[in-house]
Amino acid sequence: MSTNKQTIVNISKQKKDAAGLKAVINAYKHAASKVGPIDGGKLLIEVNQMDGFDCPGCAWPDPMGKKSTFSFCENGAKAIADEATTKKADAEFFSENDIDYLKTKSDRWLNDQGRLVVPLYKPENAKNYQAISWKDAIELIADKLLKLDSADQAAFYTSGRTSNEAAYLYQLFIRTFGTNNMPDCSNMCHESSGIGLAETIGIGKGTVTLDDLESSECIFVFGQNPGSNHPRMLASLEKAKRQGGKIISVNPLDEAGLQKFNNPQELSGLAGKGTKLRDLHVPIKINGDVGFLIGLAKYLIEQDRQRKNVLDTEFINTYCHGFDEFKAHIESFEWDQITKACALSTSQIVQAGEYLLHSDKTIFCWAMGMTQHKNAVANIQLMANVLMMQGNLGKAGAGVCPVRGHSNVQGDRTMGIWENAPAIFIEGLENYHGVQLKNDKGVNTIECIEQMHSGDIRVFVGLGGNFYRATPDHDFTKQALANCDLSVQISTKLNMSHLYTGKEALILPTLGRTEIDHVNHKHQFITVENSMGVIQTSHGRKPPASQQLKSEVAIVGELAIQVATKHEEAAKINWRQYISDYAEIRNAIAHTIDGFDNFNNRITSLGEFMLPNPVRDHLHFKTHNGKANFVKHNIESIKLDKDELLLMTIRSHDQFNTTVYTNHDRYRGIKGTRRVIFINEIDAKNLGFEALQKVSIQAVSDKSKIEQDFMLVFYDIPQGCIAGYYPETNNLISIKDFAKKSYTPAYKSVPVRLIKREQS
Ligand SMILES: Nc1nc2c(c(=O)[nH]1)N[C@H]1C(S)=C(S)[C@@H](COP(=O)(O)OP(=O)(O)OC[C@H]3O[C@@H](n4cnc5c(=O)[nH]c(N)nc54)[C@H](O)[C@@H]3O)O[C@H]1N2
Ligand SMILES: Nc1nc2c(c(=O)[nH]1)N[C@H]1C(S)=C(S)[C@@H](COP(=O)(O)OP(=O)(O)OC[C@H]3O[C@@H](n4cnc5c(=O)[nH]c(N)nc54)[C@H](O)[C@@H]3O)O[C@H]1N2
Ligand SMILES: [Mo]
Repeated sequence: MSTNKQTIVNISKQKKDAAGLKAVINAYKHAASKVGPIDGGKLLIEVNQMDGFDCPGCAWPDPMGKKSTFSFCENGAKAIADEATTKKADAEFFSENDIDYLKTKSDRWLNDQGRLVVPLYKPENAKNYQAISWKDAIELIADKLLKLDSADQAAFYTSGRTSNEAAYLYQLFIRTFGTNNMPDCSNMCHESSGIGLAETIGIGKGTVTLDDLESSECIFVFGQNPGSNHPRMLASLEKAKRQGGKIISVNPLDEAGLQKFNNPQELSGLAGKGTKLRDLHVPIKINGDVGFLIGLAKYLIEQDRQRKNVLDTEFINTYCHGFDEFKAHIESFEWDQITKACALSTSQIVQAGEYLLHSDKTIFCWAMGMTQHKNAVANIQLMANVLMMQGNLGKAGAGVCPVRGHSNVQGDRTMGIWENAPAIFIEGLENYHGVQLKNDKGVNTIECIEQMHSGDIRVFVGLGGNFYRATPDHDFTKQALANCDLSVQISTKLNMSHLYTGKEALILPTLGRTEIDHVNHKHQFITVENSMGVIQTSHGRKPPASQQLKSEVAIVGELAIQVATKHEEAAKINWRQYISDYAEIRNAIAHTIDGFDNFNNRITSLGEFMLPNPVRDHLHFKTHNGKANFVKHNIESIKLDKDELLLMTIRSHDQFNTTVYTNHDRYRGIKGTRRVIFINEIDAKNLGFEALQKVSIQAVSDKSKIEQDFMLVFYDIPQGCIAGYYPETNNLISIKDFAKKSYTPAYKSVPVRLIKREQS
């Protein structure tokens, strides 16, 4: 252990297990510090209960119909406590603290100032935000929108906490206003999964249920850290394991959560006598997955020749297209090429391949380690293809499982938050609502930044999120936003997107998931869709942080009403009816979106239901040829010079995206700082660095981009690879480095150099 006393930084060894009593204590500490000792305890109990609110943490599902009394999750608790905080950033706070001063503060400090409680306005050239009435704020936005030469000069961002009801109303308003410019957080997240899967299996979502996962014989977890980011997934992996399932982790880091899980719902878990989870850890190098997957496919083909019946020929012949060409393509790779691409030995690939051979039902789970690379779509398609080789689709215990991020990011897309929605979806809206809509493609997140930068987009509205800080290339994005005439953020907490704004700026404070939403003498509930296509209700329980807060539905609806006073198309819709009872929105959803028939009745009587999934339910592939497609991909390794390293930008245990709760990362042994770079000791020594060396990081794409004041931590990570935290490293990522087809920024493969700094 080494301690730097001045800054109370403490670096110790990586942990080998996750959760347990420590997680329970930590969760309670967070809740108690933000909402008080008694309310903190009560809040934790309400999380994820049938008539409570859906946890705003992640999108991992709860078991249908059989929720335990206390679905405990440390990081869910942190997310809830953070929203339920009793601290408030009020008008006085903003008159005392000017924007330039706030810019000197960290993400953590900004979030710690508490809930946003009044609408705020920053006039052009003003130094401070000032309070504004809701009426004036809404009129100002409508006025700016209506003065644009074209609706395409506006862009409307969505983050993934937005409810189905708010998302549906928002996209309906945006489309009737006349644009499809709907960038969203999904563009930075699982877009590569959506695009990759749609081409191969005809659906942009996963195909497994929780029961499938828990009864699977073999689960590969690619590029995911569930111990921190989907803690409740560990309980499902534990169940699979107890039924004899095997777990393989494919990751440059041997994450603690996948090593051993101390289930906090069980006494043995609380006592630290948990379940060993992974049977095999595959220490792949960053961006080596295409090579590894080609290796798995090659091994299956070779073994099929020897042992027979390794491949599911009947499945391939009946449901798939392109296998012969795919097979020839895979066979054309030499083992040398493959092992070099992933920095694994043939025997390591064979070991992983053996698990596939011995399983009749295999699931591949994945998250950002697979989607945030230039060749991310290839990663996704190869995962689907390897599963297809053994017929692992449309049967119990098998399938693809992209593990979603934000709690309703999947629902938002189902509701039409999509810059490139299919024509049939738009026609459905037109027919039901009696409006005429455009069905061209709008901008995604990267295109939105570029068009704001060039001046083509002049008004930016963000429904949730932290657009400036979550996107790559802060210098470029900052300028892009500054070029806008107006930027609007509909938010719960203060973040950097409130500081790096358009010429004029508005902050509209909104209700969070945990809060009671009272409209027309009725408590309104909302619905969300989890990572496995289950629609569930969420009821706010706490009194709102301020009487001035409006719900997202109300804000969107009131803006639509104001725009409709001078906009022919928007005037055709009865917005008031929708905001006075959310059941009316659900009724519209039932008439326009597949799988939502009888929505209100089903959701009120059952509390939850599962959306149809053509692949899982009927092996029906809605691709251009009606088949599951094999796709050929080549190995495209990132070329690095001798002194260059590949940086992956990852989450710590104590953050939710750009919201930083503390500067600790317990499982990785980091206390008191986020300015660390995890590096292989051999690489460090070769570059002439020592442990805890102070370094700066320089982007290879642009030498002028240097992030200072990082400390090297020796870690078990493949050579050539380093890791650092997001969002502190985002400026190093070029706006031009994104995935082919999906435009997802290459956040996980950033070529950089480390520069030595004098020890202070
Ligand atoms: N507590 C908490 N929960 C969250 C979030 C949060 O910030 N905090 N964020 C939410 C959101 S929006 C999302 S999208 C998810 C994110 O969930 P994750 O995807 O688990 O999050 P990351 O920290 O980005 O972790 C990526 C993992 O991929 C690995 N990896 C990186 N590069 C590669 C590679 O090239 N190949 C392979 N095989 N692995 C690689 C990293 O080592 C790391 O373990 O979590 C959601 N849940
Ligand atoms: N370098 C790097 N960058 C990344 C990633 C990475 O792995 N590495 N991951 C990417 C991924 S996967 C994602 S999803 C994006 C996340 O991008 P975003 O979704 O834009 O960012 P968040 O940090 O989740 O947004 C936090 C803010 O949302 C607001 N908020 C919270 N709850 C609510 C609510 O209920 N309603 C409203 N209206 N506002 C609310 C609060 O004001 C809070 O400050 O970041 C991406 N950026
Ligand atoms: Mo995400």
